[in-house]
Amino acid sequence: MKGFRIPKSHPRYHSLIIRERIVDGFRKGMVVPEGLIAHGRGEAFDYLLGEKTHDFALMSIKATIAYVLLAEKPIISVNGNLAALAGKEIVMLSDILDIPIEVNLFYRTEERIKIIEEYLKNLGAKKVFGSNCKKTHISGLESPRGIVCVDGIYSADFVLLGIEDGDRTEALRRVGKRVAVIDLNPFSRTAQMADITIVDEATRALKRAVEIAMELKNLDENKLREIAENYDNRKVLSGAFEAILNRLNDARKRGLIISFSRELGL
Ligand code: PTJ
Repeated sequence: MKGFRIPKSHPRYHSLIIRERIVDGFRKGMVVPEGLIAHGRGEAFDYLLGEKTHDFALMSIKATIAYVLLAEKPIISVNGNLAALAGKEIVMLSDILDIPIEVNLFYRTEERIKIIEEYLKNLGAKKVFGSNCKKTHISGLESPRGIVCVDGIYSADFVLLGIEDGDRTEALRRVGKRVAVIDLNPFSRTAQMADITIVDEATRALKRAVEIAMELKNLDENKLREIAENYDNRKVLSGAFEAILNRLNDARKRGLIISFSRELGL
């Protein structure tokens, strides 16, 4: 809420600060109302995952950076939520890895594309594909959300995206691109369809991505290939499910789960 200060002592201070960021993005016209709902879903999964970056997420962030450095034409695809939450980190990542950004929206309007493009440019982004590019369509994605820039996502071989619905990942993979996604929900179609799934909160994940990009940037190609080839997305997704199960088992140990299953018809 405008004018309200979240006390630093609040046990969930960081989560509330991130929530304010998405609301601020909504006020600026970057985030759609549906994006606020999507954020709530993310928060619920983050709570279940313990609101921290797990080792399995670090593995996928590392693999993502290795793949970006090995790719011929990598790109970061940004929507309203991602721009509002982690615009600064995205611009830093784009700068360190020397890769472009494309604004690609599910609820596409030219006005929002321009607002987000300007926002990223004001943060220092050097190459943003947005309103003024030559456009085409990704086949299998209904208009207008399949609209992409010819020299951007359309011709990219590797796409990093986040906080998305499943269709786009599926369609991008169908046209032969490798796709890395940031998604807190390991059940989602996006998470299941991606080549690399970063199961972590986007703001935290992209902060770590910036650090890891600085570390891996000067690594030789063989080392990068080793990281990429040893990566196993099924293991990562399994790790995410296990982390949720562990939280539930912990609740059982603390006596929070009592066996009423028969009474409840379970
Ligand atoms: O800006 P637009 O027009 O492109 O619209 C963007 C939204 C987010 C509205 C659109 O892509 C959408 O409806 O997404 P979904 O289908 O709700 O999927 C969002 C996924 O991201 C869900 O699986 C959430 O759990 C997850 N998620 C939400 N917030 C975060 C997140 N994952 C990581 N970090 C978050 N902060």
